[in-house]
Amino acid sequence: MSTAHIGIGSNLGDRQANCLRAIDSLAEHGLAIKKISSFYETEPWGVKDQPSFLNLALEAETFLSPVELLAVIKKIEEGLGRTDAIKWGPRVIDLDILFYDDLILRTGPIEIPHPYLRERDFVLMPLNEIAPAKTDPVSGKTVAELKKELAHAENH
Ligand code: PH2
Ligand code: MG
Ligand code: MG
Repeated sequence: MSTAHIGIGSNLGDRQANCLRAIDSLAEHGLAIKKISSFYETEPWGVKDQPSFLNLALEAETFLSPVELLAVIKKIEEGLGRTDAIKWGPRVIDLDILFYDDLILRTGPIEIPHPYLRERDFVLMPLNEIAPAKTDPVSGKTVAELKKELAHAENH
């Protein structure tokens, strides 16, 4: 059994319903959801000229391997009507694997931990709510430390 942290975002359609459907679908695929953060209304990051996002994060236990989990995520995204257009552009739903145990994986389509999580407030805020003491295996820092560092960097 492994523990995965997953980031969820939506900025098109009924954002909250899209996120909730995605969580239901993860559970239907056998993930045992342990913690769910609040919803966060966030300013678009990367591509600014798009609607604001609703973001959250969850912690789940799973028997799926990272590759299997990614396949499930792609299926759920497609099922919710995601059509991949612009990088960092608007989307009905986005599910990102943030952490998978303490694994560091950089092969082909999979990057774990998520490569941008240290730079994204919209990831660190919800993640800090449910897993402040989780250590990022890449930096060796906790989520709480990463969040503090990012806030500091943004204010200077
Ligand atoms: N996702 C992106 C690009 N920009 N900005 C916010 N606030 N929230 C997101 O989930 C998000 C984003 C691409 O995955
Ligand atoms: Mg994303
Ligand atoms: Mg994604």
